[in-house]
Amino acid sequence: MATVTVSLLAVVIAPSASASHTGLGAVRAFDYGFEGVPAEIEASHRFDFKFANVGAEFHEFVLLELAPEHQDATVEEAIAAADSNDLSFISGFAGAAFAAPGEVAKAALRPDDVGRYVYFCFFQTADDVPHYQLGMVGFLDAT
Ligand SMILES: [Cu+2]
Repeated sequence: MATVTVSLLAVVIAPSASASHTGLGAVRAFDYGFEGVPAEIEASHRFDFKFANVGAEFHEFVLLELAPEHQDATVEEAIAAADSNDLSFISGFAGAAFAAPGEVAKAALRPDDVGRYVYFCFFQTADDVPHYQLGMVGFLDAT
């Protein structure tokens, strides 16, 4: 929890820091996972962050609100919902980030509601395997 506090603080202190500097407050995407994703962000507030792609493939971070009946979903259920394009799994879009390999992008999230959100990278490998199946999926709470 201390790490999350430091990361959020860094974003608040240096919202306009150079995009070429990753530093604290950055979410990092690699082949295949995310680092630095806060466990909680504030609902109804804009969360600005830098999205650093340190991998060799394109990556994105797409944040979606879980539908009320799926608030307790597991990673396996999230993957299954994405695989089957089950839109009933989600109830809203809360922002996205994208970066090419080696790039750092500025991005923002804005969860409108208190609750649990799921994030995915939907890019695919050269063998057509979605990155979310390889570890680029997770949850965060808007409080
Ligand atoms: Cu990816």
